[in-house]
Amino acid sequence: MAGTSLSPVMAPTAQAEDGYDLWLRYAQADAPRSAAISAHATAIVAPGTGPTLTIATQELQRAIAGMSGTTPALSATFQQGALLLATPASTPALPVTTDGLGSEGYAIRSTMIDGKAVTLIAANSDVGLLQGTYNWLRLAQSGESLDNLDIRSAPKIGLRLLNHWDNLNGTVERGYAGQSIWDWWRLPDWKGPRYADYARANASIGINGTVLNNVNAKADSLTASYIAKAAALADVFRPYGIKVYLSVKWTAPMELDGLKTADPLDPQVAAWWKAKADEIYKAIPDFGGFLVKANSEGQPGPQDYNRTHADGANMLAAAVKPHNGIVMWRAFVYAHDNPDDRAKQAYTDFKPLDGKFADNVIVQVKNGAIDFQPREPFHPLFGAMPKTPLMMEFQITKEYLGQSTHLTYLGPLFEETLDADTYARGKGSTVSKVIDGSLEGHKLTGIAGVANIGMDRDWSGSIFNQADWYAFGRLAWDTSLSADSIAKEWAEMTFSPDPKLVQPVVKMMMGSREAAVDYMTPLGLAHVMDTGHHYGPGPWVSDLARPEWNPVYYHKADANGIGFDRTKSGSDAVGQYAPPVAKLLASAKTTPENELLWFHHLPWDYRLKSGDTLWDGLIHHYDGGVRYVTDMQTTWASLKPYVDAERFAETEAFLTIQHREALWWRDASIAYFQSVSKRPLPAGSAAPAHDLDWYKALKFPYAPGHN
Ligand code: GCW
Repeated sequence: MAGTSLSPVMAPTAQAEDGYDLWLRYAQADAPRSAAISAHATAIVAPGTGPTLTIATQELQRAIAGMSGTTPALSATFQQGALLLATPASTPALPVTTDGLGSEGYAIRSTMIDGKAVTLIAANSDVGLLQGTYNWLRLAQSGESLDNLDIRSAPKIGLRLLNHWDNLNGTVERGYAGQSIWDWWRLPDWKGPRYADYARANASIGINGTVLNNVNAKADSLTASYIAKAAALADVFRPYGIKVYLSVKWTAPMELDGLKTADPLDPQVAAWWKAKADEIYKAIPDFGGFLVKANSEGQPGPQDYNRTHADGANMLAAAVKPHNGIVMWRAFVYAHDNPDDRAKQAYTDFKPLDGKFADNVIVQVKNGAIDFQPREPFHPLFGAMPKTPLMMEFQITKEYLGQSTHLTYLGPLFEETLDADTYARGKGSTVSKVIDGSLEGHKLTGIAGVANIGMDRDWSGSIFNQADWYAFGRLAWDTSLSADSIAKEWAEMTFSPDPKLVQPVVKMMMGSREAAVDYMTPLGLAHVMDTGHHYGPGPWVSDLARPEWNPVYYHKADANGIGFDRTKSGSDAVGQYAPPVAKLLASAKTTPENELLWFHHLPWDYRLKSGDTLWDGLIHHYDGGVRYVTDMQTTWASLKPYVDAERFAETEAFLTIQHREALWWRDASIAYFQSVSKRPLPAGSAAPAHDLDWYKALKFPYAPGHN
């Protein structure tokens, strides 16, 4: 393909576009862009040949060759148009300061050195240079100007991690992209090429750590043999600036070495964890630390011994402290014997522990108080624990948002939560400021995304799901980016910078999550998915052992109305928010309508802002969600000339599935709610295709992702 001036979308592809290359495709650019890239990369000057720099320079050579057809040479001397990678150590008189860039940030500047115009990428470390390299390549790929660059970028959040819910047997809990990419069985001897490709993709979006195993952990991952396997992965990831972490099972000391207890205050238990930490650090000197799910959904934990989450976290923290390790303690807890509103339980458990955690503990909080629903209000713990570092947990894998096939771009969901105002210290106390530490002056900061990665060739189960991984990384690096700008650069890199393709793609992506909210859980409804696999609707389910396992618990629909009263007259979950937020949420009239039924139980005749009754409005939202999917199908069909055949066909087929399932969601939900409300459908809304029993009879025993 080299040297052709065909437009990139029309150029024949050398290999099948199966999505393996993600956003790092480096396809042949059109003539002007190709020329610009060549002119700004006539040679590469790098300060050494260490493993990280080698990754950076090889990435540049591969990318520039792919986009422009010419491979720049590595050179020791500057020449006009060179790309220069430099640190203060390599080049003492750098024309740009690296102060404030930390150990991962970088500056990119178009400048003159020795009378030659060059592009300088400067950083304090090789990892920073790698990050700068990826930024420059992002500009080159997305067709941005490479002239007059003056960029400085450093992450505000320290830990930017993926959480893999990958099991040792190769399955992935809530995974919809095939088996786990960790070949535990053949590790550590066989380190397949996919591991480096994984690290490269993550490094390209600024992710700097990965928790390898499921939070529903097996003790086995702490045995010597599994530590060696994790160490092999850590060796692959290290030059990319990525650290390895492990989820641990609370009762590991009992299961692996026969201790009589896992009581965190028992000296033998503490000694066991200390020895285990020492053993891990011997194999993995830069091991990141532990992630813990305790006393949640049947997992053991310190509360089994009448100790608190802080007692448990601090004991583990002491074990990793001598090695600079950290403990990420999850706040996703709700107890089988607690009758209180499930949405309140994490706050109730953790808020009193504020200030009681060791300084190398960070509490990991899901974006919302229930469980990764299509829409949730921000978790009330954000802003409520000023003395404790809190990290965000998002779910990139789409357990509740259409799993692998629905096109539901998560950028807007991430952005909505990060921008939410907790009012913890007055207006402007956004969730972003809580997790980047700036609100309360915390140094330990983090954000995690539950990975959507598996063995599928395209990594994420669909081309468009790759955008969710991409958006997570980009926002973790810089929470001030917009979902819209991220979608744009992703589309430019993943397909081509042609605006005729990019504009419609970004438009359909940007509304797609709201469409899923509309056809699944409009107006603040939540958790009406069918049991276990969470695939498809099950708002009628009411026969499970625990009340909070049943969708009817969440929507509380009856002949009079629908919604969960979380105001003072109900569970008072509203009282867990800062007073200005609580005040707004106390009344249906001042509650954002997209969270209405999360906080209020309202009569079917309640008037929405549109003038619709609640009943009619609900139906209109279902209709609107389905219509959006139809529109995406039309848009996508019109893009056929701009997309390669493989990726076009996959997306077309997946949109067909999505349309069928959006309709199923709409029809099943309406059939059920109508059986309760006994109201006629508003004019223009079609009756469900089948009766309620038909929807209830659908069973999916082999739906993926469910253990
Ligand atoms: O989202 C729910 C999932 C469980 C998951 C749990 C958790 C790993 O349905 O599969 O378990 O949350 O976050 O711990």
